[in-house]
Amino acid sequence: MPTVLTIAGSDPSCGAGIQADLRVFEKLGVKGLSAITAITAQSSERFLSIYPVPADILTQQLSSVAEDAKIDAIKIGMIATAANVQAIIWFLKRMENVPVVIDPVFDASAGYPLIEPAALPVFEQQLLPFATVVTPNLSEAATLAKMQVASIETMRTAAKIIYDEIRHMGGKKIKVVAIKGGHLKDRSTDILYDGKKYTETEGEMLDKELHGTGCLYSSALAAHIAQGLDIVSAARKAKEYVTAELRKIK
Ligand code: PXL
Repeated sequence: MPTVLTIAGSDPSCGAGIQADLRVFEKLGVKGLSAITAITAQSSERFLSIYPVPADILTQQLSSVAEDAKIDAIKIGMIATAANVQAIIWFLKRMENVPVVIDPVFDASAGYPLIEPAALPVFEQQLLPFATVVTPNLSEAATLAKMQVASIETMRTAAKIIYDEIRHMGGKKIKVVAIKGGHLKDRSTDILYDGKKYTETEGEMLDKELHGTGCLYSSALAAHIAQGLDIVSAARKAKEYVTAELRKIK
């Protein structure tokens, strides 16, 4: 059975974060491993607080999971601090041949910031070059590409800017930038850019906000990559998975 590691925050409501990621791994038939970057306190409705895990404790979690199993894919979600971004970079340098899905997690759906301001440049300039796939939503894409992103056209432009920027910063692994269009006004289309061409993955418009959909998507994507699917097929299946989960709670 392929093994997928999630490096993310803990969500006691289990809608997002480590808890959601492990549930996805179980459902999709991959073995899950986890390293916790921060403990959050939140309900499905409101966000209370974040307690970041000290960097040496994160480092020890990462060292220990690597002892136990061969890791076939890594998913990275909420990180919270610059020190923890550095701890993850240290680890990824040892994981050169493992595909890495980075889900930029900047704010909770409830509007609460999930990364300290000092960590953002470290995340962008030092961590993103280790990504195989990056999966921002519209507002995270806007932050990364430094432009407004609210339409298919601007998603395309931003995906190329982010891709080129990662290459420019020395990123060797980057294969796809996938901008999630779940918050578009009139459709739910994701834009994938692989350095040459664009692929659109079409979803169903569902008028339902579920906190943690980004976590479900990036985890499903990492699971399908670990199972050997190419990235575009894995992204299609991940979108189908999230849509099916959203439909269940409608
Ligand atoms: O959905 C973003 C997210 C990711 N990770 C953790 C979270 C949240 C949102 O609340 O709590 C741990």
